[in-house]
Formats: sequence, structure tokens, C-alpha cells
Amino acid sequence: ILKYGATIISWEIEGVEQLWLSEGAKLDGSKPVRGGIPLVFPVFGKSNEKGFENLPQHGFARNSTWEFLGQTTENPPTVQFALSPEQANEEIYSKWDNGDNDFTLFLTIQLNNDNLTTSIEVTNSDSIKSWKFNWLFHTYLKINEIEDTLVNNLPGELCYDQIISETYKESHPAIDFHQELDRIYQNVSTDKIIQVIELGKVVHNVQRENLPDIVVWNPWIEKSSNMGDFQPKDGYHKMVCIEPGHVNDFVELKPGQSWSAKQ
Ligand code: TA6
Repeated sequence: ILKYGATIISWEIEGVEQLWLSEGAKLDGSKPVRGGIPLVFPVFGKSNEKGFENLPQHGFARNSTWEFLGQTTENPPTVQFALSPEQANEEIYSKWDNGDNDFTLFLTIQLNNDNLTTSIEVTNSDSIKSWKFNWLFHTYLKINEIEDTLVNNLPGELCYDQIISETYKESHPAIDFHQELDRIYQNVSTDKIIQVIELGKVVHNVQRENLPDIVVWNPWIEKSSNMGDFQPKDGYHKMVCIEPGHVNDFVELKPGQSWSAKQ
């Protein structure tokens, strides 16, 4: 895990890597990590919402050096990181509202035998004003071959398709990949486990607590070639982003209120 962005860059189950990390990923804090589990806060993507319009894509959590709080339990191994305005990337933080929202983020990472749990707690530590935010775990899952891969349990769900800028109900029994795909599935019951299936075998199960939205993304050929830190260029065959979040609208916190979620 890097303190930069509190970014998990590798997760193995019995020696088998579960996350995709670009060979061109910057791991020196010079830019957000291309791969692993970057953290998206206080905004997903770009937003014209008042107070968010000047923020760069995906906000500042992934560009800030978090404080390592330590290991909280021995078994299963659990560690905690925190971020507050003092450590936040000043240049970006200052672009959120009036650059004076008092917040505290606690990230808890638990490594179990066959699963990884990442939990976030967001607190409005301001004494006077409310503010709102998005949260998303931008998880890059590793697969063997995107053209053998399906994502299921989304039929009937409403999605905003970022490629064609249209909202529609998912009608396919499973999502398959044969071009850039970038969709925000909205308000999907957390009773639904999102499965990544390869050649008929479930290779990833994504479970959520209090994260109603799921972004599914594969950059495909052109987008991969346009991202300098996306290496190798055919690496899109080996990854799919399944991103649990609260991004379809903003969560509002009053002074002293907290919000928490998990994947
Ligand atoms: O994963 C959804 C998304 O918003 C895509 O549209 C793509 O932009 C991706 O995030 C990566 O964004 P980044 O700022 O990390 O290049």
C-alpha cells in the first residue's frame, strides 16, 4: 500500500495477484497510480456542481499523502490510514467549495484469506457548515483476457453510459467487452454481488455496503494508447475496473456527521 493516495497496489490470494497495475504507473507520488485501488473523493469525474466545478477529475484523495495510523488487528491483518485538510494536496483541496471544508477520512484495509475489505469513514469535522461529496473505490481488477470476460447481475439496472452520454436500462444478461466501455450503474441493490466471470468461472466477486453505484470501465485500444502511464498498451486485455461508489448524487454531511461504506 502506498501512503500516496493510500493506494493499494497489490493484493495476492495464495500468491496470485488480484489487482491490475500498469507497468507505467507512477509510484513516486508524481501522479495518481494507474491501477490498484485509487480512491476518489470528494468528486467522481468532473462536475459542474457549485463548489466542484474547479476540481480536477476524481478530486484529491488519490493525489494526497495519507497518514499511516498503524496495524489495528493482528489477525486478520488490518491497517488504517487517515486524511484531513492538513495532509491533503493543497492545490486541489483549495478548489473544493471555498477550500475550507473541515473533513476527516479514515480508511481501514483488512486482508482476509480469500477477500480484501476496504472501508471508508467520512466525517464532517466542521463545527458550522455542511458539505457534500462523492466517494468511489476505483478498483482495477486483474483478469486474463477481457474478450473472455463477462460482468453479471446488472440486467434491468439503470446506467449512464459515458461513451454515448445516454441513460438506459441494461438489457443484456451479462456485460461483455468489445470496445471502450464506461458506464455508471445507478442505485444497484447491495444485495447484488457483482461477479466478473471468465470462461464460465467466477474470478472476482465484488460486494458493497452503502455504495449504491458501480462504475464499469475498460479503456480499450484508443483510450489506452492516449494514457501515457497505461503500459503495456495491450494491457486493457488484462484488466476491468469494477468501481463501487456513491457517485450518482452527492452525500451531504452536517457538522459532526459521519458516513461510512465498504467494498
Ligand atoms: O473509471 C471511470 C473513469 O471516470 C473513466 O471515465 C476514466 O476517465 C477513468 O475513470 C480513469 O480516469 P483517470 O483520471 O484516472 O485517468
